[in-house]
Amino acid sequence: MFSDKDSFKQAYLTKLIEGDGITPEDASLWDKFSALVILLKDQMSQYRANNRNSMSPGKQVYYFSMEFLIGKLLHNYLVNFQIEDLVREGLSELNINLDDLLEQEADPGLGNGGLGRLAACFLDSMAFLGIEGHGNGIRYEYGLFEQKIVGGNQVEVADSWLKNGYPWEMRKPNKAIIVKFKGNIRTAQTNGRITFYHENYESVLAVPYDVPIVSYNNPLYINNLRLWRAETTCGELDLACFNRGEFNRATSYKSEVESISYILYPDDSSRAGRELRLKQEYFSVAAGLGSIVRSYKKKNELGSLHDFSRRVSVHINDTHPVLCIPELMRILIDEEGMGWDEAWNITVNTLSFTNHTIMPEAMEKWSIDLVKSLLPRIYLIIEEIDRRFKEDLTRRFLDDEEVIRNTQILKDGYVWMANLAIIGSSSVNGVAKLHTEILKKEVFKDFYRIFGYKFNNKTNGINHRRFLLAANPKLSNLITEGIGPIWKEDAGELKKLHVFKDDSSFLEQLAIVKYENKCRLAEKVKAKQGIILDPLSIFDVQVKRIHAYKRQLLNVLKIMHLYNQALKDPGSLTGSQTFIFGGKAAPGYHYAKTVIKLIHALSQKIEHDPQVNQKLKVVFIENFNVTQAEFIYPAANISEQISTASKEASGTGNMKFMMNGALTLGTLDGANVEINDAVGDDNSFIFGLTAEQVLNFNRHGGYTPWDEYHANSDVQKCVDQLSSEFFDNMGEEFRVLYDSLMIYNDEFFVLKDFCPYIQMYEKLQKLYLNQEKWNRISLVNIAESGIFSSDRTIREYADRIWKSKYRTINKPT
Ligand code: DL6
Repeated sequence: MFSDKDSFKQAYLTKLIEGDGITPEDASLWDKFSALVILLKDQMSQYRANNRNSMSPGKQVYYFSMEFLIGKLLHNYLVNFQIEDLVREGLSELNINLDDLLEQEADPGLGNGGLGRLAACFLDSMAFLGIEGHGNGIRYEYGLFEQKIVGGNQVEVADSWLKNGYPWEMRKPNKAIIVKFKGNIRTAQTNGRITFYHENYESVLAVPYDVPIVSYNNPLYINNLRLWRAETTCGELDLACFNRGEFNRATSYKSEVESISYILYPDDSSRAGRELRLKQEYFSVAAGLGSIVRSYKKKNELGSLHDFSRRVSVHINDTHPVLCIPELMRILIDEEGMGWDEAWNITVNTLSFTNHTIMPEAMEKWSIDLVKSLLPRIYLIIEEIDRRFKEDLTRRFLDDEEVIRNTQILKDGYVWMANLAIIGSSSVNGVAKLHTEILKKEVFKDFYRIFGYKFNNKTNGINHRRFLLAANPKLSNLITEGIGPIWKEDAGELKKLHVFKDDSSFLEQLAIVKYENKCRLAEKVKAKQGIILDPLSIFDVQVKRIHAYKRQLLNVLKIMHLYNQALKDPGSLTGSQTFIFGGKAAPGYHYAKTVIKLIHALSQKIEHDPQVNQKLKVVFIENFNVTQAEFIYPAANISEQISTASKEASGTGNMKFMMNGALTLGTLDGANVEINDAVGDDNSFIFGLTAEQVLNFNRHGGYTPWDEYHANSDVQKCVDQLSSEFFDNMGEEFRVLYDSLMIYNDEFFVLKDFCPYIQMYEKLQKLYLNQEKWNRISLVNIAESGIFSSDRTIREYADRIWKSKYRTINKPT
């Protein structure tokens, strides 16, 4: 990259001056930030050009996802190129503070949570492992909303991350693709074969914007995240219409088309909203596959697609991109003239599918009417896939109507997207061992009987270079001093940290790092929200989307219980404790928004009570996103992973906390099970019902929360406080939470798990008094976290699913 500081400074100044003819003195922070990004991008282009010939043409992997939560890139890229110190010093000599520039970068909120962040971690690991793996998604003009808290209420503000431009992206208008919607299908017989003609359609231009994905210490591979923007095919505006004075009409068509790439997850409670979502899904799929096929044909002299599945893998991240299946069939049959059977073979062997949830409300289905009218040719293909599958199944499962019904794609007026995904891809995986077992035994049990060979598990992982190396430099340095630098490339090396288990000086340093990270978070929170955190208190953290199954309510009830205890017996609190929450509630999800309100009400109640406010504190960190997360994980002592067992497919926050030395307080759900297996019962703090017990209760209609309520006066007190004067006239507002527990049968077993949760929390409180023991457990967690690197996960995808090669890491012997 840059051989030394002076060559960097020279190149940077040239870029700054080229940019707008400005000198460092006149340039704004934004100018300085953009100049640095553009300089790095130029260097990457040079790398690409120089290395093009030395790269062996491997299998191309495309990761299709509606979400990519990539976070800020600049800092990570400086770390990946290993030039952070050189750049920092060089800039400092120009009186520029690198941290000020890092602040300038937008954090693109192109996702909701775990699923989108996983996609971003996978892109990083693919680049690191030398896999030609690219992302395919939508360049939403507005990402997930920015969360503001006003009077304890969540207020959603549009996230205009593009307002200043996004210097990492590269618009490629010459690579645009036309996507067709609506219209009608005419058929004609030619040479005994039916040909399909799509007529009277509306076309939309999909224009790609590429964002480079840079790997750590592997500059040979710079992959792309390709994000598509919707534009009109007929220029910016209907000029004739505009000249007639019909200004609104002239621009309305343009707005209608562009709305396809306007926002992530438009509200789908109206037909128009549902149509827009389906349009988005087809838009990104058709644009992505169109461009893959075009570049494939360009590279392969024969121009035929017969070998396509041997050279290309397309991975479907949950069901949103499942239209890949009929779209690839359409391309192969209608555009390439293949017969159905060959096209089907290629399609199934090209595609693979990951399921990320068992929550029934997240299982996508689209009304047949909508699919038919918006995507007429695609609908015909789905119908034919369904017909053939059913015909085949009827032969094999003659008398099992249940199996046939459960696995149909078209039923009850809907297209069932998960069924289409399983039938049309070669691999179906869950994201943690427990989750995969639940898919096989419960959710997709009929499919598992038919296609047992397709099912496999790929436990999620996280990019340890982003969430440890870059986000926690102090811990990284300590680790490197202890075991050398190889762990940055091979997270399995972290196991070597076990040698320090009884080294009190190392454990002491670990504690100092944690304390400093708590101070760093406290400074951030003070600067942003004016709230003072005490870094000497335990930081007990639950950050994730707000959802009933994630049970933030259980955590709140725990704090209410501690508060009640402290009033009864001031000696009951062993030390001071800070409970940190963060996360967004879906805008239409009243329950989740009420939980946020409750957290604030409790925070205020405690803050204003001098009997407890020196010992307890509740804080809600506004607008939890990737950037905030990178400060929060390193500062946590306790990682709250308390979802109802069986409901959290995997979780990845649990891994990020663990890797940064937090102790897991959790249920045996998702990847918590594997964290517990890795560190052992003495080093993780597990409580509550198992998945099997939850599923068993559910098979028999749930349980009776009133029994828990009557059996335990502590439970009773907290539950009653929810709907009483305890929260100063807010009881009515919190009634929805009370009702969820007592009237609607406590679907997520909050009261059932309350007592075991409190007991385990109290155990942790006591343990914290023994700092040496605590630090040892923290060390064991870091040492065992290597298996949760997404490098491991991607190797498994490459071996078993994509059959693609990757590089091995050379370790000194
Ligand atoms: O696999 C990534 C992530 C898991 O870690 C979470 O446990 C799971 O809740 C999340 N699933 C979704 C569901 N989205 N859809 N559809 O976000 O995936």
